[in-house]
Amino acid sequence: MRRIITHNDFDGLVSAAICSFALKINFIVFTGPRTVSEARISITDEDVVCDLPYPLECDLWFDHHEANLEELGFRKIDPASIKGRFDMKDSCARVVYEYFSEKVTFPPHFEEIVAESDIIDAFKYTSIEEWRTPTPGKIIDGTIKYKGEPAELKWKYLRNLVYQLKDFPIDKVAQMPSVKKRYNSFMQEEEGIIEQIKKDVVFLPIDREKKLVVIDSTKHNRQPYLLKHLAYLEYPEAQAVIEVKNLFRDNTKTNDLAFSISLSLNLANGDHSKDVGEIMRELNIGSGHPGAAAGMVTCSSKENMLKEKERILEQIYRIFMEQ
Ligand SMILES: [Mn+2]
Repeated sequence: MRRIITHNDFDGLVSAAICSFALKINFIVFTGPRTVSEARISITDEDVVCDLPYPLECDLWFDHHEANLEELGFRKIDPASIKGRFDMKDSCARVVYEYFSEKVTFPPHFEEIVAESDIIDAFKYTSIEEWRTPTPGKIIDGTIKYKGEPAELKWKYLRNLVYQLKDFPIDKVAQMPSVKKRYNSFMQEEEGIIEQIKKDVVFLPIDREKKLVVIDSTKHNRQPYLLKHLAYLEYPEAQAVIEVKNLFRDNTKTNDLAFSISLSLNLANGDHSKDVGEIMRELNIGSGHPGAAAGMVTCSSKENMLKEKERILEQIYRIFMEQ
């Protein structure tokens, strides 16, 4: 049985809807990138894989993540030998749509969901207001992010959503009662996250103007679920937000630290010289783009971890202010 294996996010669902239409496949499986890269899911040479790392084998592979292309290099796999398409577009949906547009004629409503996927997946908003304004795509995206239900129900919802996105324009899907109800539940869930962020936010003592929001999740013993951009609702004048948390392995907290930093949407017009990717490279702890970057520091003990956390945060702040 031929299947579509896709990422369990908005871009993955739109990619699946396009593939489902073009290839007439209705068997859809949702998963995350780590499950594929750790080969914890079986994928066969008949399967179509979207918006995920290249598995051990598959029939068609579609993706747009630069890191997944690099990974092929490490594995000595020639991208040209893989059926499907890799292209560094804003969304995988765009890659899939362009690939199949050469072969099939799509109903006009597909153009719209692909455009939304470009914006949502690449976080292409020019202001906090624009990001917070609900569009049909963002409403559907919220219902996909919703966590408050057992996995089976979630898979069922996602599967139905793919069929609806295939058959109906996105604004019709966003108005469906099941979608609206779920979006309201997500909004409540998001309130909880905002409250949690408020409790976890700290500012460095040297940061008197509160330019750099630090979300310190290191006190939590369970893996926190965070959408760090939500910090801007509370601190709209901040220039960047950093999240620092412990790494978890097999659901167990380790002493190792993960940092992720992104620039405020207020700086989205590009009229500045900030480059957070450069900070990670300068500290030699990670990599990234000017607008978003991540890094990791291994620590030998809890005391060492607490010391490293202060030290790295302070260095990040100093470099950031010098940029
Ligand atoms: Mn994507």
